[in-house]
Parts: sequence; C-alpha cells; structure tokens
Amino acid sequence: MSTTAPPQVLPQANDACWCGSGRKYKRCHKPLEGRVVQGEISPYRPVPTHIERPSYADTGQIIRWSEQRVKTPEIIERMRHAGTLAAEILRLAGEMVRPGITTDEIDAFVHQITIDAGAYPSPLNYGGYRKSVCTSVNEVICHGIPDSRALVEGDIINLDVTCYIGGVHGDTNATFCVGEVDPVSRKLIEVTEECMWKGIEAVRPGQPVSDIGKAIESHAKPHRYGVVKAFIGHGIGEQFHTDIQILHYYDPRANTIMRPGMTFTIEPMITLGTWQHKMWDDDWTAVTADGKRTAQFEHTILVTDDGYDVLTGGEGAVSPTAPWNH
Ligand code: EYL
Ligand code: CO
Ligand code: CO
Repeated sequence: MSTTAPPQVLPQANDACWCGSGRKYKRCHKPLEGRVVQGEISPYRPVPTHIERPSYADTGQIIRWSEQRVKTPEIIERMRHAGTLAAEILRLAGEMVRPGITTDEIDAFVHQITIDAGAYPSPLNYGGYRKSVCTSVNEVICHGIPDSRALVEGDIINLDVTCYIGGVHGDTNATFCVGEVDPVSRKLIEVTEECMWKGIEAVRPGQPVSDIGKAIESHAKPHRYGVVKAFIGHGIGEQFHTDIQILHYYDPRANTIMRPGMTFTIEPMITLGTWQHKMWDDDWTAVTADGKRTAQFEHTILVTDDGYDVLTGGEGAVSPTAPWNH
C-alpha cells in the first residue's frame, strides 16, 4: 500500500483504489473519508492533594467491593450533591463547544472546574483512562479520549461528565451540536434524548429493569435507528460502577426488580445505522461499525416510592426537554 496522500480527484466507488492495493475504492479508502481521526493526547493532568480521591485514582486498578443496592437517605443526599455538580459542569462544558476548540481544551476546562468545585473528575485513571471527561465525536459511540483534534462546524459531540465528591459519584452526559448541523444529525440527537426520557419514565418500584430497555427500544424503532448493545447503564454510588446492569434494549432476562433507594444510570447510545460497534486500536474509543453517526444522553436516577428522581438534574442541567426546564 502506498503511503502517499489521496489524489485531488478521487476514483468512483467501483474503480481501483488510488493507493494501489488492487481493491475497489469503495472497499479500501472510501470508508475512511469524513471519519474522525485521532489527534495527539496531552500529558496527564494532576489533581491537587486536598481533593478526596476514589480508590482507583493512584493505580488505575478498578477494585470492586459489594455495595448496598438500596442507598440510605444520607448517601442519596450526597449523591444528589455529586449529581447536581456533574450536571452543572456538563452544562458549562457544553457552552465551550464551538468550531475550532479542541477536545483537549474541553478536557482542561472540565478538569479545572471540577477541581475548583472540590471534586475529583471520576474518569481520570479509571481503569487507566487518562482524561477527565469523555469526548465522543460523530461516529464515536463513547469513551472518546480528548485530544488535539479541533471541532469542525457540523460535528456532533457527546460530553460525558462524572464527578466524585463526598465519597460518591454523579454521572451525566449529553450530545451537542458544533455550529450548524445537518437535519439528519439534529433529529438523531432529539430522538436520542427522547429515548433517554422514555427509559427514565419507565422507572417504577416493583417493575423489572427490562421495562427501561423496552421503552427505549420502542421509541428508537419507528425511526429505524440502531440501539447500541455493548455499552449499558450501571449501578452507581460509592463506586463509579456497581453490579446493577441497565440494558437499553429489551431482554426478558433483565429481571432485577426496581426497589426504592436504588441508584443507576440510563445512558442510551442511538445510531443512524447499525447497532454494532468496533474499537479503535487505542482499545478505548468505540465507534459504529458502519461509520454512521451516533448520539447519547445520560442521567443518574434514583428509584423512589412512586417512580423516579433525577439526581443529575436541577436548575443547572442541560436538557431543553427536562421536566425542571418546563
Ligand atoms: C473510563 C474505562 C474502558 C465510563 C463509563 C469513563 C472507558 C473505557 C475503561 C463506563 C465505563 C466513563 O459509565 C460510563 N459512562 O457513562 N468506563 C468509563 N470511563 C473507561
Ligand atoms: Co457517563
Ligand atoms: Co455511566
């Protein structure tokens, strides 16, 4: 294969690829056009020693212990504080999104305001992840690593913010437009947020968690969107991830019964094409297998006596369609 750049005039889909591989252009370099290209990753940003650190912060090793699924009122109040802060940071980070800014600059901003608030940015060194926020652009499904790539007008970007304060985590994300975005992508973002709310509205004590995935999948289906299966919502509390699993599609085996005091995330990833994913060579970044765009929204949810409460909501939260913004 040639190492030269693509020519000024590109071949037709069925013509031989310009690179000399002997394959059809559509089976060779064409699929890579318009795809996100990884940039340079900046060095690790330290966290001042006065900030309380989660157990993995020094080693990157995720050590799991058993944690009560039903939280005490005291833990719930700490989680509401962590969640409200995460929501506020997400909103401020979303305001930074514009053409020309790099995802690394967004990371530096999230890192600093998290620390200024007295919190630890939960993704930092979680399982060895090197940054303080996940930035997932266009076909990147989740866990995109902030780097030197500048956002381009027309991109869509998910920012996933989690912070650790008072010994607990709050986890929330949203997808933002970079300048003017095409109507197909805008519709995807709108329906993805609706999918998250359909899932949240299915939260009810006494019901199985499969109701959540059922509601999300039913809302995505008429649009013929894909529902990503490989990444799921999770229990959360003193640990970033606990044993509860929240599928975003229907599976009758998801028969855990929701109980008042349970806390978990709902974070559907919806695509314009296939639900299947592949990993970049960095082993962190998950992209759609067909290169089509994908969007995601996430909240941390508490099961209450008669329904749900959003722990990552409040006045500072980002969503135009959230109940507290009506
Ligand atoms: C770090 C760790 C592999 C996050 C979530 C950041 C990424 C890839 C190992 C889940 C798992 C966020 O719940 C999450 N987001 O909503 N890992 C995560 N990382 C990371
Ligand atoms: Co998240
Ligand atoms: Co999460």
